[in-house]
Amino acid sequence: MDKNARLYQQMVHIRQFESLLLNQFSTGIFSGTTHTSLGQEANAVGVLSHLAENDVVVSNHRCHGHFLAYGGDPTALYAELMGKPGGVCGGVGGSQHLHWRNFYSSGVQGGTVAMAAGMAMAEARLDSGAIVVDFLGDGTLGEGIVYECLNMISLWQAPILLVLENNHIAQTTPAHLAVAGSIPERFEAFGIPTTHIDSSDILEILPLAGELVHKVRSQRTPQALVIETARLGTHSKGDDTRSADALAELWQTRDPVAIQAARLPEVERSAIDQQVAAEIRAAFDEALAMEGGQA
Ligand SMILES: Cc1ncc(C[n+]2csc(CCOP(=O)(O)OP(=O)(O)O)c2C)c(N)n1
Ligand SMILES: [Mg+2]
Repeated sequence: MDKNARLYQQMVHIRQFESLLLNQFSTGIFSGTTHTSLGQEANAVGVLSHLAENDVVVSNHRCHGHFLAYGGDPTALYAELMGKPGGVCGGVGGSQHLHWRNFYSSGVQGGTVAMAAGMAMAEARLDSGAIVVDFLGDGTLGEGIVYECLNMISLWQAPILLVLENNHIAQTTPAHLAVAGSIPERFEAFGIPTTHIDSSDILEILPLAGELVHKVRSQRTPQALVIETARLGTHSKGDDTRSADALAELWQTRDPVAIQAARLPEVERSAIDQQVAAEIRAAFDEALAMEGGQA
């Protein structure tokens, strides 16, 4: 499989996981809530493709795509969402609170940046060579703890890549009503070098993220990457106040899966779709058959 096909497959893997999850949520087999990463798959794959074995990932409430791109098992994630003992965290973490190997997520907005800052300082002190990648959203920029952490990250030169996924919305609040000024300048104000990209194209995000991961790793200093992206799904399971026209426009122009699909021959694309669909369905069925949980 060539590079374009592999990147497509990795994004479709996330897309199909999330689509099946949303489709099945109303049946009552999942516990708690969920936030899917539809539209943001290129960020997860583009950034996390560059990780080394002992690097650390800290994610937020919208973490499934990051978890899967990190190499997380879809069966264990479905089981986690079903509250089953066979889940990633024994069924007690749910959608937002995952821990597997060096992957951590938390639904406490802003608290994740403190976790990530502390972990990056620990890696620096241990001289482990590992870096931390921390994902956060535009709506999290209203949390004061973020700025305390940016200050410490910069002062202490923590080896961390902060990835701000600006999908221009927080739940139902458009970013322009909640975030004043320039997002990149917020990081730059603390002396953290910041790169800004407006793209849903994996072939643009992947190399840029690669350069930044390399810089953090080799220079042992922080970097920020602000990605203008699009949330193609609802905030959670059904809450979205954006107009149908606005959403249709986003699907037309900002769908990373469609952008990458256009680069593949139809036969190859369709074969990947079918193979991934079968894998995801098998993962779901396997989780459903496990003991315990809501089912
Ligand atoms: C401290 C805290 N306050 C409020 C919430 C409820 N909440 C969950 S997601 C969310 C919006 C997050 O927006 P953003 O950071 O832009 O991420 P996105 O959902 O767009 O990926 C809110 C307010 C929370 N999880 N944590
Ligand atoms: Mg947002």
